[in-house]
Amino acid sequence: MDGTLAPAPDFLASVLAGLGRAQKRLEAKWFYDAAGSALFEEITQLPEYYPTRTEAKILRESVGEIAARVPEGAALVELGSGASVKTRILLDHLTQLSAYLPMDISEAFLAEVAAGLARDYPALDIVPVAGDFMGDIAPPEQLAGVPKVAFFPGSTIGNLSEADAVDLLARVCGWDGIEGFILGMDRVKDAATLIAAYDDAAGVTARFNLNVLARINRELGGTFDLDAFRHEARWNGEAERIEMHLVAMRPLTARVGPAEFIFAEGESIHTENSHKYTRTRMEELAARGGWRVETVLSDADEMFSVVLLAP
Ligand code: AVJ
Repeated sequence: MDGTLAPAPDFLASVLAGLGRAQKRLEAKWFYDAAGSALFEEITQLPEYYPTRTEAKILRESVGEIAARVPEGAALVELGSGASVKTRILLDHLTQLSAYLPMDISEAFLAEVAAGLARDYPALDIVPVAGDFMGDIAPPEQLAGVPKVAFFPGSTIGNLSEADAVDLLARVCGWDGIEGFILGMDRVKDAATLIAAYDDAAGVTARFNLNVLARINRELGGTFDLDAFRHEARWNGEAERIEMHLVAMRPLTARVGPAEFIFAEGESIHTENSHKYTRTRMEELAARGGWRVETVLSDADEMFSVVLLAP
């Protein structure tokens, strides 16, 4: 581990625990180092990857309906990396907002976002909140009494297990002043469309998936041979989710820090779940998290939905 950047604090522990399981696992959040974030940006532009552009279109076309549900003087609280095109659609049209709170793990990213937004939206109070939205993150005390609307786009909620998704929804529902939740959710659809979205012809998603092994090599002194693994996207119909795996193409051994991991030919590391939702499942999940589905905004083909929740 010489000459490398200091790894994210929990990275090593998480990798060792995940690779030690019978079905080897890596948490999806480790995809997003600088290289992985750039690759994800590239994914959002791919012809096969419909979620980003479909969600942006829904937001653009329904922004009036969304605005009607946001109270005067409200703060918009975005979970995960903000200041994307989608954020700006809301900030441009929800003229009643008093504040925007981007929440993100990366303080450097937040500082950059906050500076850009302060320039472009001088009337808005920009309040960055650093932390993991899966942890105990909440809007700061200084905004006590201010009505709040949460925004969690991209169907990122689909990365979470059902228990974690319910936990997140319940925690947000418990925030001071919370009056609504604008939640992006990807829809169940035919397997071919879903698999193409996660296994694109240009191979960008494959590079995104393999990058997590490159990151382990770089930050944790791992010895993964990247050429020995191939990307695979599977539709798990029973669990209604896309799974991404990295499949060993030959028997091999990889070392990470103190541990050695043995792979049989064809054995995989499960690197991501991306849950897709039917209307019924959306309502069940919302209810379990303490919310009521007020409106489901969708594109004509029901590829994707922006769900408006009320506490
Ligand atoms: C950022 C979690 C919404 O699940 O579609 C894209 C990540 N993975 N292609 C998704 C992802 C592979 C993406 N989310």
